[in-house]
Amino acid sequence: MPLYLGLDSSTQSLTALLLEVDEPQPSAAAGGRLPRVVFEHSLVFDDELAEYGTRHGVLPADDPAVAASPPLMWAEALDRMMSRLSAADLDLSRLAAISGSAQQHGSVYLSARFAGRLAGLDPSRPLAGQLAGDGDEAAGVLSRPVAPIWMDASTAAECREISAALGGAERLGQLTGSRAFERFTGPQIRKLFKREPDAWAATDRVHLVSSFLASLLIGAHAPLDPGDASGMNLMDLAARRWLPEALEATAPNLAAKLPPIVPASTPIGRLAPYWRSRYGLPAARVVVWSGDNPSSLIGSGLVREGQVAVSLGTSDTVFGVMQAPRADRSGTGHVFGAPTGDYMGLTCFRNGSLARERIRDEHGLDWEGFSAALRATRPGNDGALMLPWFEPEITPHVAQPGVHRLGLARGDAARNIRAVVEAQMMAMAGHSRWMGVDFEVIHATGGGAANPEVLQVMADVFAVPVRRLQVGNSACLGAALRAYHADTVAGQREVGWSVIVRSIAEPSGAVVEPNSVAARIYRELAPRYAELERRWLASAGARASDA
Ligand code: XUL
Repeated sequence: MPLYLGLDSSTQSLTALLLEVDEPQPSAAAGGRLPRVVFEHSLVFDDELAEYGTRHGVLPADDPAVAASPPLMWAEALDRMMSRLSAADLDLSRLAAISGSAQQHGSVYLSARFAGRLAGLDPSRPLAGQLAGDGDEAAGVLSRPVAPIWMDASTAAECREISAALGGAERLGQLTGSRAFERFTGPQIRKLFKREPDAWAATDRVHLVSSFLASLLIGAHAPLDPGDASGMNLMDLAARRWLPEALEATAPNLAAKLPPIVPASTPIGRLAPYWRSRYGLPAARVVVWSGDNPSSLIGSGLVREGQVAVSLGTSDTVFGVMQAPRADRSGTGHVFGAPTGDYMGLTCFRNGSLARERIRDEHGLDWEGFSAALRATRPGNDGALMLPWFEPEITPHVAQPGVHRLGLARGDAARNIRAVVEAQMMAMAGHSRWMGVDFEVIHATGGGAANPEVLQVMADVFAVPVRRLQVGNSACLGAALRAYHADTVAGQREVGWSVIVRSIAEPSGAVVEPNSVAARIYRELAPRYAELERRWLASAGARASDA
């Protein structure tokens, strides 16, 4: 029985999930055992790697628009995770394949020393120190010590420049799947090239978080998959290869500094000798990594149009399979490549779990108190509304953070809590219409989906049933399932995606049905919320904050 390892490097933690799968594919009816999770472990960066000085996985910065993390922290987390995996009571000689998922858009800048260093790693010593040059900064492999991540909003000027060079936002959106977004890698690369020319000149390769970590596993430069490459404003979405005019608009000589793009499910190498000697692991296949959202698509069991998922994590996202790449004319959504070879539509909201936590903490509550507040208040919150932009927002675009309340006293804990959750759900419903997909059912995932009261608001606002996934970390499960799929295909065996996701990635447990009275209230409230959003964005007051 082979084992498949999924890793997920998210903003705040690294998670590993090991899946045991019967061979050949079992049929439940014939008594075969279904795939099962035999190991799951998370390592929280702030707690376990506190010496890197991050808060929620991000380095403190004076400018709220700037967000970066230390790539060496991610490397050290990988080293520790492999150590824990090898110490667990598991027969890892059965480890057949590994794949991974990582926060999207973040970029790691590497010098020409990187490839040689990977090839010569000493298995008796920790990874991060060797990458850092063992204390000699000049011998380190990073050409820039920090990696800008998806929470960064500091590249408005670069977005304008790239967009103009490509003939405007709409054309850029048609070609790459998204208009220019501050957090996308192209604008981030352009910022480095313009503002830190020396660091750019010293950069031999730009990796995404996904391909950086995959490179560490195989001991050589790893390629990208179309799912993660489509979060860069640099890939021709239809052709799934770099778009020369976008590269030119971004930085000189960029083509030579980017990894190649290979189809999803491509095996890219074997686990490097460093990991085999250091932890006694086998030469498992390593499968190209992807972004957390494409991985979540699989981990949420979404393999056909009409099924959508809402992920309540550090960022909240709404996503679903799209057969054809319909770009969002309103400019808020993205179309990415999907691991199945189709496309996926996605809208991302930065004020996700951190906004829920901010309001919870402001009122000195725990999650149980948060749920009690939702139970104690009525759907529609008696007309009270909140624009919950604690941090700069991605959807809709809000550069200057600000929390705006309408008919709501700041000290009213219960109604503030309901207002945040209702605002998030109404924003998600309104800003995902562009996908042109009829929502039949929502698969809910992410840490926030553990809260049944939050799921009830979701069901009522979207007016469809909500089902919670069995495995909380759908991105990590998706990575393990992608490893399973690629390994099966590489072994010359046919397997469809619906078989891969069957049972394990599908929702289980109670369905949260929409309440018809509440759904009617939200049908009336949602246009008022959208209008408030529009007015606030248009008004000069949009820059002010009462937070
Ligand atoms: C998607 C996005 C986030 C990150 C971090 O476009 O920016 O969802 O992938 O999770």
